[in-house]
Amino acid sequence: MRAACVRVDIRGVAETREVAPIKARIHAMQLTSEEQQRLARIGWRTTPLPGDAPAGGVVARVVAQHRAGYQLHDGTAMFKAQPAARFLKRDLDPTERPAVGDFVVFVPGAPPTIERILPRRTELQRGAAGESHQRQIIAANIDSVFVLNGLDGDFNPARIERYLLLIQSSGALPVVVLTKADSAGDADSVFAELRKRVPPPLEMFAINAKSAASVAPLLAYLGPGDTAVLVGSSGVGKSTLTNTLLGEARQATKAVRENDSRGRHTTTHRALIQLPSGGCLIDTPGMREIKLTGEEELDQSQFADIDELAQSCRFGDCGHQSEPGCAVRAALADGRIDPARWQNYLKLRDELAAAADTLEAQMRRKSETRVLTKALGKRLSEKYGKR
Ligand SMILES: Nc1nc2c(ncn2[C@@H]2O[C@H](COP(=O)(O)OP(=O)(O)O)[C@@H](O)[C@H]2O)c(=O)[nH]1
Ligand SMILES: [Mg+2]
Ligand SMILES: [Zn+2]
Repeated sequence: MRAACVRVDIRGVAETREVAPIKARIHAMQLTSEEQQRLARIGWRTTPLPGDAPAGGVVARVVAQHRAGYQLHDGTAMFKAQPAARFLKRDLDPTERPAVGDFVVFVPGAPPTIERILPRRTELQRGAAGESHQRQIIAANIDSVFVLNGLDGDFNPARIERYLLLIQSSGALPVVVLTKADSAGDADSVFAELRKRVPPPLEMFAINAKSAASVAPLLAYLGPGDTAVLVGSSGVGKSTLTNTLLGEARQATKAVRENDSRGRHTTTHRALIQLPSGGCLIDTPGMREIKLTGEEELDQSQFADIDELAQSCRFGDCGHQSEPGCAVRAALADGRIDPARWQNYLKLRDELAAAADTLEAQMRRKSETRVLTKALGKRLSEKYGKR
């Protein structure tokens, strides 16, 4: 525990006597101005530091997660790290594990070990795929989320709306990015049509992801200290956009040549990349399933207008079918709301209600387990004394 003693000395207390091991291992963390400048290069913002950091702990950002471990970046270099054992516990909520975009405290060594996750300023989550009702972090500490959709055959307004709802509870700013504007027949009219479903102030861009001039407006979200994450189906142009913003072909993109099967790499994991503009961009693999977490709020989302309308019907329990005084049917009839947007609202509303129920039940179970564990602990200590 030599290092621990030294660390105590650094805090200005001339501490020469032996310190109790548990106290020596932790300290209230502070960053030097050099450390802050170094971290600013990878999107650091002032973040509360732990009062119980391990001795020798250093702050870095998670830039990638592989099956074999994590890649961290400290603003100067990238290196591999392993999570501390408690992050690997099977019953740990996946959102409590280090995720791409997280700032963490690691202890150097062979290998460096991630000991703490610093409080996240934002986090983009989704419901985990499959039957499990857990949530998964897509990216942490992001300022904006670029929702990519191709203006080609992939074009899907309902999917954009689903993403926007998911982003609503993240704390980050959604930005709709329509790719392949160069190869779409009638990009302008598709853009105008979509505007009816994705009204301002939400920002929406139509771009050619391969052209630096065309993607330039997105740089407004990628200045020094900013972090953005790309979401959207596979093949929509996330890695192409990353490379164009980067100015080099670093991320593998789907091969254009059809008979070249060997060259067909695609993005296999999330990766945080530093851009020349000073911002950070997180490229992700395509997501097959975009499940709501249950925490989204329709009245705070891009559906707020519809939500309000549906509550202004004459009858509180209006089914918006044949009831008199139905504000929704009136708005549908005179074109104030888009019918497809209304249908998607209903679908997402039901899905959200189901997800929220599951989430609530899960929370209840969790707190019951905690109460039970506490009660059991109390009984044991009464029986056998404090342990
Ligand atoms: N013409 C055109 N092709 C694009 C555009 N964006 C992506 N592509 C092509 O679409 C394919 C898939 O792109 P990729 O970046 O790998 O998609 P990802 O799976 O979202 O990362 C590649 O062949 C790209 O060259 C665009 O804006 N215009
Ligand atoms: Mg990709
Ligand atoms: Zn109604």
